[in-house]
Amino acid sequence: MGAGEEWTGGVSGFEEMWRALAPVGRSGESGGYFRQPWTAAEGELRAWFAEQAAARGLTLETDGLGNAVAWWRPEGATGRHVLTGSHLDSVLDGGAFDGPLGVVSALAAVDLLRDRGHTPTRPIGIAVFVEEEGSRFGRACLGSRLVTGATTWAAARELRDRDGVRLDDALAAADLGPTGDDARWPSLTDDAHAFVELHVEQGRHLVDLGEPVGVASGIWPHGRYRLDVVGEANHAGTTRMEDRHDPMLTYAMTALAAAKQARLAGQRATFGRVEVTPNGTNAVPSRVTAWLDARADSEAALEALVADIARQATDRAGRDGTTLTLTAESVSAEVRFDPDLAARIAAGDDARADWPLLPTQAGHDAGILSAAGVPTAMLFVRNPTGISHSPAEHAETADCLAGVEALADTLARLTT
Ligand code: HGY
Ligand code: MN
Ligand code: MN
Repeated sequence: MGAGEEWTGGVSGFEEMWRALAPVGRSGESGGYFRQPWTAAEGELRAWFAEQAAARGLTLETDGLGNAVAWWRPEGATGRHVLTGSHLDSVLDGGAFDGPLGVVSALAAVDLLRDRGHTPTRPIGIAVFVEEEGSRFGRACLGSRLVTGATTWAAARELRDRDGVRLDDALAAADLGPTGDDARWPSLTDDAHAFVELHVEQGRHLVDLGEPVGVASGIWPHGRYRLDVVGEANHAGTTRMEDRHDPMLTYAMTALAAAKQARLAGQRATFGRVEVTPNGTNAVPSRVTAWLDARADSEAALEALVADIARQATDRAGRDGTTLTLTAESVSAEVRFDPDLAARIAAGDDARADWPLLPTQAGHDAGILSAAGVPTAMLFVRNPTGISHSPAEHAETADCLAGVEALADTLARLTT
């Protein structure tokens, strides 16, 4: 197929894959997805990916965490590989597109390249990284962090999910688990020529620009911080208001202060998860644990934002007679994607390619591979409402197919 010709062959392939994934891990109530790692739903997704690889004659390589790469290595494809792909896990009650769009598009892009008669000069690997969202064990991009050595297995194996299940045990229950003391996969990054991740846009830049596809320039630094506030359990009726040490008040004021601080500074602060002990209606709680997700346009701004929130929380704890600790659980440094690669994709040698460059506030495995020294780029596909991490997340099929073409063009350029 030459430039300008209509691609129709891949439409049914893309839609068929999309239809196959649609019911997996879907909630009957909200229509959203619960695809937490090492659960039955995620196991089904991993099996689906293995079937897709086999159907295409791709060689599947997996590790003890459930990370997987399906390799297209035709004769003559030698040297450093080009990786694409994304993740299949979701946030709690998430959308269909965040993650799976990158995996399905990568498979469809390989189909399209084959239809075009392209024979890559380098191996192309379609990667699926586990626990990208950190929805179960709290660490963002846990799979890609472990394979690149950004996090150690010794530290990770101590993690527990919200039911107290250790990572080790969750892996064993899924018939997985690294052999030995290491979860690294060195060849994945050491032998990489480039990584290109396609993702649904989690914002409205492309809607405002009237473009179906964009290219990422970088990722804001961001982090997850656990706020533990300890007070004194007491009776909701008989304890005078002035006699209380109520951790809920310290938390509530901190949430308000964080939102205000972030708004004033043009940054982001979110409390999306709270646990109250003992969580009874007629008792002042003894403890509130809440998780702050903070993001800013520079590392200095992120540090300043978190320090400001911590200062205001500590002041309030002093007034409430509670004690407070703030612990960083998962911090991701600023990422600037390879500018040459981004420029080549955005203004490629193909008439179709003229994609805008966009920054993003969302984290991705691409950021982890970039930090590990792999020349990395991301393609974004327009999301009509910009909503993400929600059942309402959406992308039109025509835009998804434009994304597949952009990814295929990019992979072709990198393997010619
Ligand atoms: O939380 C994030 O930024 C991402 O969507 N994993
Ligand atoms: Mn996400
Ligand atoms: Mn994602």
